[in-house]
Parts: sequence; C-alpha cells; structure tokens
Amino acid sequence: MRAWNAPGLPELPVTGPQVVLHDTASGGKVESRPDGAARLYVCGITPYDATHIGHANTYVAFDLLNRAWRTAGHDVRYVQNVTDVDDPLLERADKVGVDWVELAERETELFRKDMEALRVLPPVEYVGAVESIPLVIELIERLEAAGSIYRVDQDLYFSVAADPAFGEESNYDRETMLRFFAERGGDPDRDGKKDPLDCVVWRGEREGEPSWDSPWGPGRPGWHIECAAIALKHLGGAFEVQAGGSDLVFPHHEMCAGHVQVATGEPFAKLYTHAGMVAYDGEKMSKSLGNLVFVSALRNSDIDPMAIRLALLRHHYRTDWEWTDAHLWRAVDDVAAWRRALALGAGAPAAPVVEEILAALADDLDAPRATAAVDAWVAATLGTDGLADTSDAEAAVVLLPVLDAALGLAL
Ligand code: 5CA
Ligand code: ZN
Repeated sequence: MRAWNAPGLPELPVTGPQVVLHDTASGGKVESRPDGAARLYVCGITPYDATHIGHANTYVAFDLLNRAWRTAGHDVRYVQNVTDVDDPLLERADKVGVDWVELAERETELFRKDMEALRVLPPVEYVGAVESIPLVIELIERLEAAGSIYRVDQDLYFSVAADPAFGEESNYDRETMLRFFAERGGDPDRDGKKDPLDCVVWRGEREGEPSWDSPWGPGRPGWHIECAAIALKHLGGAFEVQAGGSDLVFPHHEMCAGHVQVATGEPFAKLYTHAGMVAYDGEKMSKSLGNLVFVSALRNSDIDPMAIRLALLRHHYRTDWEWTDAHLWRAVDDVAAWRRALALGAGAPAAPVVEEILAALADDLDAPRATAAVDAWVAATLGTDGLADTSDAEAAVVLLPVLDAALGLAL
C-alpha cells in the first residue's frame, strides 16, 4: 500500500558516529555496522483506532534510528506493515457497525497524516497483511516442509519446539512467557496443542469473518507469521534491526524470529530494539483500555506537531513514562524559545552542539541528551543563563539543518 509523504531531509556537511543500540536479545549495547543498506523493520499499527501518543512515541523513536544511520553515512531500507486484518480490528468494526476494510483504510489514512505531521520518515515498503496473504502461505509451506506445523481442528499451529533458539530474543522464563502469551492474543489453554505456547499461523474460517483460500482451506493469517513473511520478503534474512514497543518483545517478536529461523535456518534480525510504554491516567495508553491522547486531536486543537515531537524526544526511548499536559506545555514553550534563539542568526558556538547531538543519538538514540545540548545553546544565546553569547555568526545556519536531519525538528 501507499506510505506517507516524506519530509524534507537536509544533507549535512558532517558525518555522525556509528550507531550503538540496546539489543533486547543480548541485553547489552551493540554497534550496528550495516554492510550495505541498513535494513529496518518496525511493526506497524493495527488500524482500528486513531494514532495515540504511545504509538507516536514508538515511531518517533525508530525514526531517530533511521536518521542516525543516514547521518552516519548509510542508506536505509525501512519496511513497515499494517495489520489490516486481525481479531481486534474485526471486533471493533463489528461493535461500531462499520465494514472492517473501511475502518482499516480510514485509520491507516489518519496514521499517515499523523506521521507526516510529526516528520517521521516513511518506509520504502508499507505493506498490509491482506495484500501479503500469498507470502504468508508460502512461508507456512516452508514451515510445514520443516515439520513445524500441525493442525488443531481447522487451525494451523507453529510448534515452538521446532526452534532450538526459541526464547533467545526475549530471554523470558516460561512463566513470564505464558503470562504474556495469554495477555497478548495467545491461547495457552486451547485443547489439542502440543505446547501451550504454540501460536496460530493460519486461522480457519469462522462464520462472519473474512477468509482467503489456502492449501489448508479458507482462513486468514495469524499475527506473527504476517510480520515474519513481510520482513523476510522485503528485507531478507538477518536484517539489521527489528523494532517495536516493548509489548511486542513476547510473543510477537519471539514468534517472528522462530518462524524465520525454522523456515530458513537463518536468524530473523541481528538486533531487536524496543521502545518503552507511554502511560496516561496511571495505565499503559491502549486502545483496549481507552485511556488515549490522540495525535490527531492535538493537531486539531492547533498544537504545533514539532512541540508534540519535542515532548516525546524529552524521554529516552527505552523508558516507560506517563504523558501529561505539562509535558506538552513545556515543549510548546521550549519550541518557542528555540525558535527565538535560532531567529537571531548569530549565537553561541554551534559546532560543539552539533557534535553532542550526533554523539548522543548514535549512543542508543539518546534524544534527552541531544535536546539538553540544544537547551544549553539556547540559554547561552538568549542570555537566560547570564550573558548572551552571539560569538558564532553562523550558528543558526549550522544548527537548523542538524535539528531537522537528526532530530526531525524543522524549526
Ligand atoms: N500491528 C501490531 C504490530 S505488528 C501492533 O502492535 N499494533 S498496535 O497498533 O497495537 O501498536 C503499534 C505500535 O505501537 C507497536 O510497536 C506497539 O508496541 C506500540 N505501542 C502501542 N501502545 C503503546 C504505548 N502505550 N506506548 C508506546 N508504544 C505503544
Ligand atoms: Zn509486527
């Protein structure tokens, strides 16, 4: 399907350092040195409701990775899916009495607009689950050939025992796996399964649900096989980074890794990175709980999207944090102050600020450190820290493209 429009991306006269990222699988920081284009897969939305601040936080986080790689001189091949057929989408469509295809199209279009407003670089391939059904079938056939598929009634399951590396992405113990599996769309208690953790790869047709033909009868894809098939097709095996929010660590990314490992004998991704969860009113912001702040609602009330983006950048991507209005108002004030300082043209020396921004982002996407460097420059330039320093005549000319290219802040 169509992605969203790309924001302008200034070319910088400087090169940033190589990117180091926290890897969920190994639990430590790892340097990502792509050989050729850096291949990135970020799990996309399930489009049954509008983009909330939690989603935005996750996509802005990995937009920083996209930008940091480019600043370090790499081409980036970025792929994202849309889970445009799945239980929560069908349930919501049913509940509100709209056609599920229409609901998915409407919310995906709103997501595109939100991503454009937040200046998130678009993926080169933006791929729906429905349009990928032939890829899913092909991957299930490979898994079947590897002896890892079995049937329970009309459904097909993937046997996690077929993957000797199962568990190495999340590193969770079995009890934690069972808990998250039950909470996040799994069915540990279903009779007839070989292992409670085995996941559905093909869900046989149910009355009133959409279905597609397959060698195993009509049905629809399971969730994990969708991302595994899309990533494998559009990025190949052992791509640089699989990313998403931390609620995808298990089972989603573990199962994706398992499917590809068993089907191809190759690892899925080299690194797995996960963004923290944004809460609101004391709980994880989630479509199912309904405690949501929508990006589109903020935009509709004339909030500058650059202030929304800055409010997100003030938190390290791996931390869990709670959204409050105060974060937004502070960001609105900060954007105004940054613009005032940049409008002067001359300012405090820009070169060390540029170096600090690029170093911070290359060090596990440390946006709070990068934005603190800009705060210090703004304070020195405006004299809010004592004496105004306008010794660098080119300061704004140097800084503006760096804020845009590295942080996605067009001021
Ligand atoms: N379609 C699947 C992935 S294949 C899915 O998880 N969709 S989603 O719409 O539920 O979430 C989209 C992305 O936003 C995921 O990476 C998810 O981890 C992230 N996300 C969801 N809620 C939050 C939150 N409260 N804070 C941060 N990220 C979140
Ligand atoms: Zn996914």
